[in-house]
Amino acid sequence: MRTTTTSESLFAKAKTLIPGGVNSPVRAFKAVGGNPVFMARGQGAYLYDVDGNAYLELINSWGPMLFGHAHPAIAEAVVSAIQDSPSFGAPTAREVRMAETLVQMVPSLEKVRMVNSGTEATMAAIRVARGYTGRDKIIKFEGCYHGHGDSFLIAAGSGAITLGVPDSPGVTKGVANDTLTAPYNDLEAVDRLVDANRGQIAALILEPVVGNMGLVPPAPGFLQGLRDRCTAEGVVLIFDEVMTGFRLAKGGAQELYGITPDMTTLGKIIGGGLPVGAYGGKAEIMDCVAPAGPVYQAGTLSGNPVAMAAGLAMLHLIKTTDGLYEQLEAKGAALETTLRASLDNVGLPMTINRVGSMITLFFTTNQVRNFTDAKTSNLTAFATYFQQMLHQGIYLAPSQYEALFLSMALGDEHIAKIGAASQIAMEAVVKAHPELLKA
Ligand code: KE4
Repeated sequence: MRTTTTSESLFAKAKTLIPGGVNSPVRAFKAVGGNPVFMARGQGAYLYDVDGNAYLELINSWGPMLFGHAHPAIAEAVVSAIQDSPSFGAPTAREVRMAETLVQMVPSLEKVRMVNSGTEATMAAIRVARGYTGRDKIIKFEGCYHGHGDSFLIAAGSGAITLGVPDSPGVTKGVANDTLTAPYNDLEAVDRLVDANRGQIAALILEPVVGNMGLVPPAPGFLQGLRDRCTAEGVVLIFDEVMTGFRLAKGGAQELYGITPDMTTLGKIIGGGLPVGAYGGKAEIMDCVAPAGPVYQAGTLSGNPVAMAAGLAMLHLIKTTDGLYEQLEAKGAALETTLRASLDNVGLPMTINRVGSMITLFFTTNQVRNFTDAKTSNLTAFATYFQQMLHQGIYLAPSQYEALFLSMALGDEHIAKIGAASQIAMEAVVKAHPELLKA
């Protein structure tokens, strides 16, 4: 019998000290009910909670743990670097190596600046785009999440839609007025925004493959259509690859789909699990950034030597693992097949979207091509499924509006275990929600 008494007492204490008891909202299990489990350690494909329960996991820290938990090469790099003091606040050789590696791997990068999170990267990228173009407005897509910067908390995805506050209080009307939104995969809506705001749009930012409304791939021609429009209008095209960078290909989604943006934002995998973000792009644009140019951006721990060591170790693993993306694709396909089988066996025609090692099972029979489609999902059915899987030791993202992330530590035997658990969970879903069978 799985006990969670230590997690429960920790959560009770945490709520007296930390808003909602967590340091990031989606972790609080608000959308799925019950209390979050507090994790003590990870190893390979497993997490272990403070009560000693083991979980086969498909979050992988929301993407970073591409090779699973506690990979020795990353641990060794961190232990070695920290012996020389964790931080100097001065330039180091590792930052140059990191920049050189990123420019070599990511097609759009001619110059790059290190920061400490994906949020910092996206906030800086749109400031630079505004400084470079002299324009104020940006276009984003409903359901895309680009971190918690004010300009992005308009029709935001991820934790914002999980909690039902896609437009956050605290974001001023002035800021909101400069953020234009369109449905994902809708080029005509983009044309209408461009026509109505000609010469005022600094940047268009998107997740080239969306993870933050659940997994939504770009429709054929969508990315090329955005590339053509941005080129024609002098709008800076920003691919937010915080999730997709190094996960979908060595060069991210821009390599996978063959579309080169003007700027790219990165995070997650780039830090090997430590706090790292980056933004970069054309040298002409990046040379606007202080101290080379007038657009200010700074950070005490940017390019931190220990974080750089972890990130460089991760990127080395990526560069030296033969057939990495073919293996991730095979794992993703195998997981999709077993999840599909668990749906078919109980007669639930739900939708599964997947690109490579990112996947979402939506509790809707509709195709999911944008935020409106994603919101047709049955959230109570999802919550039932989530809890059933958790009870069987399978740790999924605690929200319908998130992608799952596979790691290289996930083997065939693990995928079979997930499939068997999913079968039992689906039977419980059908029992609790028989109306789904008529859907
Ligand atoms: P961070 O500031 O959380 O490092 O990155 C923000 C961000 C930017 N862009 C994209 C495409 C992202 O997915 C994210 C963060 N992703 C969420 C997961 N949906 C982080 C999890 C959380 O908020 O706790």
